[in-house]
Amino acid sequence: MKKFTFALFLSLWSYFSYAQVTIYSECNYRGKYRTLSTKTYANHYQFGLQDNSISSIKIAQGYSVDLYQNSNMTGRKITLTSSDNCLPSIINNSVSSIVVKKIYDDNANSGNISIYRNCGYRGSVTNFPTANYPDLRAKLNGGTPESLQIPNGMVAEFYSGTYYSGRLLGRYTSNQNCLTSEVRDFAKSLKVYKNTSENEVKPQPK
Ligand SMILES: [Ca+2]
Repeated sequence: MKKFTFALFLSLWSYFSYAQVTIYSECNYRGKYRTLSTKTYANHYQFGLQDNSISSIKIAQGYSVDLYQNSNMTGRKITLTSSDNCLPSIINNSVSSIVVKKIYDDNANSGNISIYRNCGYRGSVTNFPTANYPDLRAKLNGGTPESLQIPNGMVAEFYSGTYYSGRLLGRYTSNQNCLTSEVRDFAKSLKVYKNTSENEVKPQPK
């Protein structure tokens, strides 16, 4: 009983806190399992399940997982970015090494937009809560904004001058894997706000 309670606690804990990626020895998220973090597992000793035994995998939003047939990231490879309740036969029961990567931050509930220094949600990241940022380059430590993650209902506006002067280079309400070269090269200030009905651009009545 104690063991069961502890196991339940552990699985809830891992589900709510650390459930980035979980591998299972059986389809439908059953059997033996291990929770993985963002790193390279070059052989089955490192990921902690029997070799050639993985059959299903849970992947949290924002993570990418490379599964390899052989150890040291060799042999057949598949890349997954969402959960799979029974791996395809080309890789099922044959995984021997794994690479877990974070592809973007899941900020859907945090109220922040995230700006990355490189396209593809890579490079260092800075989070921007709802506010005006008169000197974007200073906030990025001199770096340039290259990709952008925006939770639902938020807006990001980039201007060519500091203090929202110059031109509006772009207004975004969804993720941008690679911002336009104009934004990347010239954005100097930023407004981040909630997309309330007052902010919506309404067509002029005739
Ligand atoms: Ca193998």
